[in-house]
Amino acid sequence: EEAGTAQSGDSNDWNQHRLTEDQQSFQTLASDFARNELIPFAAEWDEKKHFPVDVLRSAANLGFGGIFCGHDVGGSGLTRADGAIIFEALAYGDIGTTAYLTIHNMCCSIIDRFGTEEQRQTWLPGLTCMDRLSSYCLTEPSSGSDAASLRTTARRDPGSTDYILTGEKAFVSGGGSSDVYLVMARTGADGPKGISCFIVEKDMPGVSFGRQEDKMGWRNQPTSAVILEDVRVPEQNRIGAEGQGFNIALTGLDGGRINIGTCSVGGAQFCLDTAKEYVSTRKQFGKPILHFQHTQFKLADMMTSVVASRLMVANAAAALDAKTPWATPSAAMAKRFATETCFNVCSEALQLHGGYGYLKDYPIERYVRDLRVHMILEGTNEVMRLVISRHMTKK
Ligand code: FAD
Ligand code: 2MC
Repeated sequence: EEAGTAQSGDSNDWNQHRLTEDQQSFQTLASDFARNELIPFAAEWDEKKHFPVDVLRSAANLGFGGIFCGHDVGGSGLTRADGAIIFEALAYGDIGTTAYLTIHNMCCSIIDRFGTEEQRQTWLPGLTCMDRLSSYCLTEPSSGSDAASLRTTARRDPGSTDYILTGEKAFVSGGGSSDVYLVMARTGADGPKGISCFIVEKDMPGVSFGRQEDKMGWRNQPTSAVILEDVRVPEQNRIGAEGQGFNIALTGLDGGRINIGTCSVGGAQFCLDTAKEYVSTRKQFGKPILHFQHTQFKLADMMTSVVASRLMVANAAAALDAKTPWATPSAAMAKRFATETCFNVCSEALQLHGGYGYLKDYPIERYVRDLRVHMILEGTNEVMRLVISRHMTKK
């Protein structure tokens, strides 16, 4: 049998008692999409570094381009809990495509939540249908974890109400392909309170892109620097008030971190299902390796890890939906726990495949490569620990 065709099967059914009927239908919709539109092509996209924009647009046709946005701008008006179910089912089929989709959704939800009515109507209809793609630009070459030290400037043009943006953003997912960039830039003093959020368009004079980064994973989506050289941006492209940018950026990341955890859960479930199939058929010492109790216990531990991660993510999504004061540390805990635990599950699935797991003929090595970066981006797992411990010790 061709590698990579395992379905989520009965293991995913264990989740059903928690889901509403609506959630079960989103899950089916997303699972079918993953099976038909992602799984058969994901290895080739990874190999050829192909960014499947047409497939993203098909996902948007199902309502996955603006999951958290209002219906009036083409969004689906769903909750974080709903989003987690959709993204997990999609990530089961392909991490890179789904992870980009989560970032696009983060940008859309920022505009939906913090934009004026005019800004919502101007930008969101084109984004939610994914006619236009969006990217999130916080990181710079000299400010990664210490994001509030960013140096890109947005100065008022003395002769008008426009801003002039200058600086360089690093590691931008979708860089060069996206049409709309949410850029955090400094309008005031040093530190988090001097930052504002702007919409920069790809074709504005002074916008250019660095080379496409050659990455270990997430190879089917582009990553590049975004270079801003005296880019004139009208005042109506500023999202929120001056000085609110860092707060906007971090609010977006609370949801983003849940999404990244979710992508890890989907990937781990895929690797577990694939490994379960493999050990049932691969024979050594005269019997399927599944018949060794070590293998059975390994599968049991992997399943427990996936379920625990899924529940951590669901808990954080519920906290964010309920707007509790614990939403931020809950998202950080879910991201830290799910990305580490699920990476280990994928690595164990590779181990269960023996040497074959290391070959590109099988899908597992790709999931291992793709999941590795989830412990780094949208805030490293060390930063997640910092966020959690600060909340624990806050007076
Ligand atoms: P650094 O901050 O230099 O960290 C290096 C190491 O030091 C890490 O292990 C870190 O955890 C540790 N460290 C730092 N500070 C502390 C501390 N206080 N205590 C303990 N340890 C610490 N950014 C965007 O804005 N938009 C994107 O779309 C985007 N996409 C990305 C896609 C990919 C594939 C990658 C790899 C990155 C992407 N990023 C993006 C950037 C990503 O968010 C940063 O790489 C990440 O936040 C870490 O920053 P850094 O790489 O500068 O590492
Ligand atoms: N929600 C809303 N606002 C927040 C917030 C949150 N979760 N966290 C911080 N803020 C705001 C808030 O206004 C706060 O002020 P106050 O405390 O008065 O309310 C202000 O920011 C300053 O916060 P801190 O004092 O905590 O700021 P500090 O500079 O010490 O550290 C830290 C913040 C380390 C948590 C932050 O810089 C961080 O998360 N770093 C990691 C950066 C990151 O996640 N990058 C991801 C890039 S995107 C990506 O990788 C993709 C793939 C898309």
